[in-house]
Amino acid sequence: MSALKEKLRKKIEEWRPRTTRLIKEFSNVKVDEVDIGQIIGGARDVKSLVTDISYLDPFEGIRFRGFTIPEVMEKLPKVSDGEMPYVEGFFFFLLTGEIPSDDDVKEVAQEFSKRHIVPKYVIDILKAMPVDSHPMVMFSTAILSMQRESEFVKEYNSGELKKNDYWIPTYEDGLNLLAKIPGIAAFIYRLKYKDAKIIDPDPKSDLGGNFAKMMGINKPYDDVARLYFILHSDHESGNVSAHTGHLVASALSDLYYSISAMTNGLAGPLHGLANQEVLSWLHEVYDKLGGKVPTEEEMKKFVWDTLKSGQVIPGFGHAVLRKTDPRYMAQREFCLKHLPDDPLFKYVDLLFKVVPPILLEQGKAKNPWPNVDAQSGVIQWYYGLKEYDFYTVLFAVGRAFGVVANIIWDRGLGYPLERPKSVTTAMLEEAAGIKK
Ligand code: HAX
Repeated sequence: MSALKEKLRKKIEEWRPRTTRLIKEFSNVKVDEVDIGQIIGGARDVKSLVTDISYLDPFEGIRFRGFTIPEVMEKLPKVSDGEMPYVEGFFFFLLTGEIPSDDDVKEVAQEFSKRHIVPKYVIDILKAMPVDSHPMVMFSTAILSMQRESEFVKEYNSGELKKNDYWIPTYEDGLNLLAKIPGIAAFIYRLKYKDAKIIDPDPKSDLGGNFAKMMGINKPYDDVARLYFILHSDHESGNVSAHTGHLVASALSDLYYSISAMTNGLAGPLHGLANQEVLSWLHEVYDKLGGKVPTEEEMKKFVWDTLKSGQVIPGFGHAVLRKTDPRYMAQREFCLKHLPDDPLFKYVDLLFKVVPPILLEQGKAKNPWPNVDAQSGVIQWYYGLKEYDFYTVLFAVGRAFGVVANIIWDRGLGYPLERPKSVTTAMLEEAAGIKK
């Protein structure tokens, strides 16, 4: 057993009695109440999920295993010739809650390297897909097609797998899948946009470095990849992608089904696709103004025109956050350091100034501040990744690290099938005292 797996086994076994005790002795303790607004309004803020991997405070933003983004960036081991932590070390940290040593990072890197080869049938499937397939469809299909590799399914079907050990083959599926998805993403990119000129992986490189190489983008894109995958990994478990992954896994569907489903949830414009929407929206102004940086007045007019046409301002607002997303700020810092004079970054920065007061004036959005998606596309664009319908695939690679870590723990703690209860409109009317 690898050191990480052994550590995880110990942690899960130590943690399990806490969950068991809560269920056995305190099941009836009330944690929340639900009102009609929440029932019709997408279960917003209803406390009904549990995860110990990240927590999203509305005013502070995300904490991964108790640490803010700047703390994570400071504490985790970094690549010697870069500024960002290893994704491998970050995954170790998400799984265990411990800051990894250099040896821990090395071990995860070796595990990924051992498992990185993408089956040929996945390549054939991707090549056979229509040329206008969205990259998210290709990514999700590639993941789903590998379901036949699932160790969980093999062991479950053997009839000998005990419930407390479900996490073990899930862990194997998780590592097998995470090791392959950067290569699958890069393959889709090169196939679709670079005349199918595929670049071989460099298994000796770390995950971020290898990804940059396979994409064919020079330094510091390796650091951009590390930053991007870390920032997008987890945002507690109620967001559409994380929740979908958890929900599908709760039926004991394996990780291939769950992560493919997670990807499909991320592909909506109100969720991960917003980063693509931000860029296409910004390019409308860019093209209209011939690349000139707009004045504040011109930008305000563009924002109001978008709102008046009934559309949302992509990259702004959030279902939980009530302040500027710290993932936005981490990327903004990166931009201020590496691309302060980029015209598109200037657009994004101008939006940071003009959009919140407009959304406040409009009076609908509960959170007028920018979210992660407002800032991420501009970095990709700057480093030459101009095909913005690919951006959500990058988000999905990152998100998979968080959701896999969560599902391994779901299995370790034996979380059951998810099954909230529905009511009818008539029942709600009755609860509201509406007389017919
Ligand atoms: N522009 C215009 N209107 C907005 C808005 C925005 N950016 N954000 C919210 N609103 C509107 C909503 O559409 C809603 O209007 P209606 O009452 O007419 O339906 C109203 O304000 C109240 O919405 P809310 O309670 O503030 O927000 P929700 O929790 O319902 O939705 C969203 C949160 C993120 C979906 C929303 O803010 C939005 O559509 N933002 C733009 C799309 C976006 O950036 N999505 C990415 C979010 C981060 C993420 O998940 N990344 O993956």
